[in-house]
Amino acid sequence: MADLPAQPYAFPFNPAQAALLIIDMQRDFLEPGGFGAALGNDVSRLRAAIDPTRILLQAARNFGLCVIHTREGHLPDLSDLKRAKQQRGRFVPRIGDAGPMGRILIRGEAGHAIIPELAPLAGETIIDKPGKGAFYATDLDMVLQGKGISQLLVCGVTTEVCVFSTVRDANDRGFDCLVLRDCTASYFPEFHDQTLRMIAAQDGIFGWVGESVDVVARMELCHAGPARQ
Ligand code: TIU
Repeated sequence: MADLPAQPYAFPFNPAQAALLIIDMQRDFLEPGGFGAALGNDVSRLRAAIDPTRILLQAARNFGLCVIHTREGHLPDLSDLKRAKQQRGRFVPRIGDAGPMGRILIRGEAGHAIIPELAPLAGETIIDKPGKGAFYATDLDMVLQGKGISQLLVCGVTTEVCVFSTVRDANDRGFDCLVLRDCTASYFPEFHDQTLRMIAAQDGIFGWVGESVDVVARMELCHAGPARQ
């Protein structure tokens, strides 16, 4: 398949070796009363990424592209929550405390769920992660290797935190990342812009930055995608 328009230059999209990686599109970050709000953020700022990601996810499913979702969160007994993460900052409530969507950032609670617009389908891989980067203390690298994936189309929140941590790590692990500008978002628009600039700077020091419309158009052009899930 031909290259996709991207910064700093065209991305050599190879769908048979690509996965759509949707990072932490959880109620805890996008809805009031969750972890993002507990940190003092205006969570409505992230919602612009929902619709483009929903359209891209649908196109990926129609095409047969590998889809992987991640969720940040912790075990109910907090045994996988480092003291430094639990105690960081001066805001309350904190991770594990009760909130309107259940205990904040705890696996199985309502707030930990992926937002309904992007809910995973049966058969799609979900990676539960205790850190910011999606490779830290998870099976993600093994799963990607097992599926023969070498390219990641990256969506999710927040751009400068979990998305960038994951992209930096993916770059060191040998993956080519195309980060979708309209399918990522931050509580701080200037951080979103600068993070994407950093990824594409120095002729793609961490990877590429593109727009979902180009990926969708490319997948729609091709009727018979590779059968994989
Ligand atoms: N606070 C913030 O911007 N993000 C996080 O804590 N986690 C993710 O980015 N997923």
